[in-house]
Amino acid sequence: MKLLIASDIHGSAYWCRRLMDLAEAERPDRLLLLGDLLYHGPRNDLPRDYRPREVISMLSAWKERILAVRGNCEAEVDQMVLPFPCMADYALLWDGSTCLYLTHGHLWDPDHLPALPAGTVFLYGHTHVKRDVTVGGVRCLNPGSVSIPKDGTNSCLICENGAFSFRILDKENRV
Ligand SMILES: [Mn+2]
Repeated sequence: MKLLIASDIHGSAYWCRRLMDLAEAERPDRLLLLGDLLYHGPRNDLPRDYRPREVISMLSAWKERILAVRGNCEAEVDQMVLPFPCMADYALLWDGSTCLYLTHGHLWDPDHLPALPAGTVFLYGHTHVKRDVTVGGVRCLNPGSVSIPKDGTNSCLICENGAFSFRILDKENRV
């Protein structure tokens, strides 16, 4: 199974397009979105080309393949305009023998993990910083932010047959 994992698009049409271009090239079986999809949020400056309605349109094209969880910037109205569930605090996905635990990161993070057995992969966003750390046998991965990185590079994560690799999104979308 091939997964494209992304977080914190925050309404940026420009960076969402870069992500969609990567999705078109990679053709993942599922697109995992870890929250903060549409609203820029009061703590952030407007990201490049802040046009949430265009983001809705782009994500809607992938609605059958999206598995999304709620970020701390999601509002009730977001579920009215998105054609896939986006208000769950967490979601579980089994990839072969591995369980992936998806959540945004404001409720649980590597310092405050939910009770999970060793071998689980914990996927979270929220910090806008890429991370790959193992805590108590639980591998914790953060894809960074699609639109407002706090570590210098706009990014996401690919998982192919259980192997994770970060992908940098750039202007030309060379990855
Ligand atoms: Mn965010």
